[in-house]
Amino acid sequence: MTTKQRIIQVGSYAGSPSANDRLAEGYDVFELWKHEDRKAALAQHGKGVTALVTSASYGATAELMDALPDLKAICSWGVGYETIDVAAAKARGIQVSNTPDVLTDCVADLAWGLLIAAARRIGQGERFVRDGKWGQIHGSIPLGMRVSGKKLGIVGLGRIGEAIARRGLGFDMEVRYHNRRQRDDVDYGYEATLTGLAEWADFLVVATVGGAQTRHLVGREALEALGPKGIIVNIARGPVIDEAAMTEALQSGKLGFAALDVFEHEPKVPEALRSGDQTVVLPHIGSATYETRLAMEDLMLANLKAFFDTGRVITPAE
Ligand code: 8YV
Repeated sequence: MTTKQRIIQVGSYAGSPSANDRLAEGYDVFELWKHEDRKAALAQHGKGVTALVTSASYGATAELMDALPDLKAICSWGVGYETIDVAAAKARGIQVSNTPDVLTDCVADLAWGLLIAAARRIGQGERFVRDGKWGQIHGSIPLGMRVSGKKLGIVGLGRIGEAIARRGLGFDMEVRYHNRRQRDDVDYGYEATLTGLAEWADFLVVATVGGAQTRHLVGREALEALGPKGIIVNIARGPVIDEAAMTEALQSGKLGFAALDVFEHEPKVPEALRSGDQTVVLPHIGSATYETRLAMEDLMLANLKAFFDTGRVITPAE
């Protein structure tokens, strides 16, 4: 009988079909989230543990790494890892892996769902029917906005941004993007400034990475440049948009609509964004399909296995 490798699991993978079970089957899992006194639990059980699994929700701080003197690998479930201190990991010789690519299509699909829902007032129309108002009162909901043929601006043309852009071509849209640097491997138009992109675009989709370097990247100026008819979509990370500035712009009519899967302090969603018909709000479900969540756990487990078998993870972060 081979003994199972000991790993630490920071939080429960409630949103994944079988990650918790598969981890428990293959490994001797120390479930950190079940311990109120994390510090004491780590001091007692952390020694000798070389691998840890986490996600963007649970993260991994330098302090956590310090409590695990033998840690060599952090395998995260999900593509974003802004809550994992990668610099601290590097400095300690700890590898970090994430799960890129497998969720690209589903997140891009959801961005389009949000965009169409906002432009065509799908949520508002649904509420109208569900509330029994159709036929009860004169008229219907206000007219929506045509989607096909419009100008699509992408903030952050990475893997997910590109998948969103590609779908835009199917809607006969002109696509431009803003990145820190222009890419020489794509034909989409480049806007050197975010405000320039927002001024040009009818619809602005935020698809950039999260973390300190993009916090409040989209602020009042860009939102007002997008304008009273503009729609902003965010499937990236809440803090990329200055939420207070966005709320103000919506309330003052300087911004048309916001369609959001992520929020600055999720799961807290400000009342101003939850009410009214200028927003579409979802509970961070970009990757939340059965197929994609299974693929994410497959890749996280593959990284973990590769680390134990070969000493190297397969998809290192950065
Ligand atoms: C997850 C995500 O739901 O992959 C990501 O970065 O945002 C989502 O797929 C999230 O990581 C949960 O923590």
